Amino acid sequence: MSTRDWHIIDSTLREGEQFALSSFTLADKVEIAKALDAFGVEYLELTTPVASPESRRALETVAGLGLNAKILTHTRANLHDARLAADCGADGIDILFGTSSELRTFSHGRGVGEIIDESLEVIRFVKSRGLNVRFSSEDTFRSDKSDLLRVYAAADRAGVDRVGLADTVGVASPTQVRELVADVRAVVGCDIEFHGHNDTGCAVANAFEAVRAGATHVDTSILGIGERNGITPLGGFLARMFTQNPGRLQAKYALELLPELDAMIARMTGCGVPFNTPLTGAFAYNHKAGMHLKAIYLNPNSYEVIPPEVFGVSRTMQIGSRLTGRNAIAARASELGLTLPVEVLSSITKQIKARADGGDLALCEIDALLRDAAQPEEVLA
Ligand code: HCA
Ligand code: CU
Repeated sequence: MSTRDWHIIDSTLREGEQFALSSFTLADKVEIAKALDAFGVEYLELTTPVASPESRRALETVAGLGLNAKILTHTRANLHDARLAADCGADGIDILFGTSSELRTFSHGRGVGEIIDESLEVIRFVKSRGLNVRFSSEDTFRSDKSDLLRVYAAADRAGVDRVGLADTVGVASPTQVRELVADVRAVVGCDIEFHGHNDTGCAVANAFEAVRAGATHVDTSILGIGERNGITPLGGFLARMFTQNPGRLQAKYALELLPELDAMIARMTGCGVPFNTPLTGAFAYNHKAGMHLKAIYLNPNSYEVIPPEVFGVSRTMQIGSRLTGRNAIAARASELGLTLPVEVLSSITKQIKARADGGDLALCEIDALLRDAAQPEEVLA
């Protein structure tokens, strides 16, 4: 693991705006920015002010909120865009240039020498304004490695704060990310940012490997929203990192606010929190099979890698299914203050399993079975 510390650049307000169902109002953007700041992310990345009048107002407004998070905006590598971004009050500017042959041929048509010349002019301008500057190569993982290293080394010599590797089409594997970040680490002294799309489901794993190989900044968005099926989700990435160093995460971020962040974006986009979202998905802490239920009652650590309360969520015990077990039913009886002999608990469990073949039993149905079986004096007590 790299000894350098890592930071989050949350791009809900830039990459996240590119999600199919996003159309944030100015008020939404202010709410998102404040919520992410309260959570403790170090940087917020906003859409370029060139995109639309509202985008410009949003950048000026968010930059004027006086948040702890540094406000970055994303622009093409040209002086006009960079000047406008600086005038809007951003703390830093993230510029990007496509370096893959696909993008060089079909997007901007420049050669590597021209990419370097144009980028360096913008980097120097941003630095002359005293702002933070990042150079990223779009579609990094389909770019020729020697071209890439040449461009990154030139940006580093020009004094860029960070170079960025962008897995624009989500094609990179964790191993490729680890190797390329290490190669870039060998030619630059500046910080390294990783931006990964999730087209092949590797966005969290790739971000994790990037950090292990020496990346210092990871792009995330709330719920992972972004172009197509999005990028590294904030929650999923933090879940991954928590398993490495819980203390560091708890010291740095208000982790218990994650459910509010996810719910906020679920509401604003109307897409809900997907059921399989790490930590905050509706069933992320639901336990169902009898063996799991039994072990969880004894020690939650047996089937939970992260304590739910750390991230402000709670567990549910689904004890009314055909997969339930006697220990779960016994635990419910003691929650109700009932003491039942093992044979009775076994027989009630059997009944529940048989009835649950026709669909799960509700808790009140299980409770009724347990109460009926209890001694009359216990029921009265
Ligand atoms: C895009 C570009 C980008 C940029 C990433 C970065 C990508 O959506 O057009 O600035 O590092 O995925 O390449 O999001
Ligand atoms: Cu992207």
